[in-house]
Amino acid sequence: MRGKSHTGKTIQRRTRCTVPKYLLCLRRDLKPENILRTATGADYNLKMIDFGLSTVTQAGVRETGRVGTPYYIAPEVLAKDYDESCDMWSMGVILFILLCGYPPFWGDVDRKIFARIKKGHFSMVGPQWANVSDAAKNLIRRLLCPEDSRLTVTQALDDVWMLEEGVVQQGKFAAVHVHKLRRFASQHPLKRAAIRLIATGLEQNFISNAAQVFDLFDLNRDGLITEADLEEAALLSAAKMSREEAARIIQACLCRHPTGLGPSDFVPALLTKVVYLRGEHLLAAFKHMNASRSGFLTVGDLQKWVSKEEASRLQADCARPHFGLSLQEFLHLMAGNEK
Ligand SMILES: [Ca+2]
Repeated sequence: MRGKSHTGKTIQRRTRCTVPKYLLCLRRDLKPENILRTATGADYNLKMIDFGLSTVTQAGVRETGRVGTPYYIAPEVLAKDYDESCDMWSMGVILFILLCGYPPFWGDVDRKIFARIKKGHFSMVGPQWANVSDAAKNLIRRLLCPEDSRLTVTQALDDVWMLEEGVVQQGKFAAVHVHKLRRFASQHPLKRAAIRLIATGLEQNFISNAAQVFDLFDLNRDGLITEADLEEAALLSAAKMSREEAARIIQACLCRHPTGLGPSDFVPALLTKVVYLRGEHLLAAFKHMNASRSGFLTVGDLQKWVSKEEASRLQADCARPHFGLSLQEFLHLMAGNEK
């Protein structure tokens, strides 16, 4: 299972790569925590670990031990009568979690999780599913279903979403957000600072898909979007991004962590103009930045948000440099395109 930087790497392809070579035994404890990446860069291997609950199985032999991790256990394992098909259920759970960020069957105690698994009811509606294709949802339905209709490993690998659809959908999704990051990074530093300020005051519903987008970029799930992650996401969108450009984008997002973007660093870049150009948001940002309370953004005000040199340039370009940036000039800058 080798990740190559010149191919479009996706959750789907990784799932595809992960399954076949490791289901030679009855795995019984498939879960993301047991799948490790060997390197943080674009070139890496995936390895499955912890075979403590696995057992070698024979065709036609049913197992009776009730083992596994609650979220991922198949209903027939709970009933203590199962075969290798239980691992395909777990793959369905993993796929579900990778696509939306939460498990299909949940509860605050195992008893409640098991009750939901036995019922087999799960939902794929809500903002997290807005950009997930019907093909992906169909595959999940064909994995999280009764044993007699559940896909085998071979059938799952031949599924249309595994072969093509997933790559296309994921690529489109990545393309949109790579474009947003590039656009954000190319904005004037003061505009980025104002957008950042506006983002901090927004309700969560303005940025409802932020977690999904973050997960798209944070492919190794370490909670940070690094230069390598950005390069890789750009490849998903069939575009190229140099390490230098990735570094510029991370710098432009003003991350708090030295090696990458955290979830909150990432949100401002996702905001659309429709949101940040609202009058009340712009006025609130101007007022907040206008610490001098002069009605103009003075050099002193500006230096809290942009570099000293940039503050001086802004002042020099003002209609009335002695006063500083007027509200009108600020609004003009915010409405403008890339600097
Ligand atoms: Ca990462």
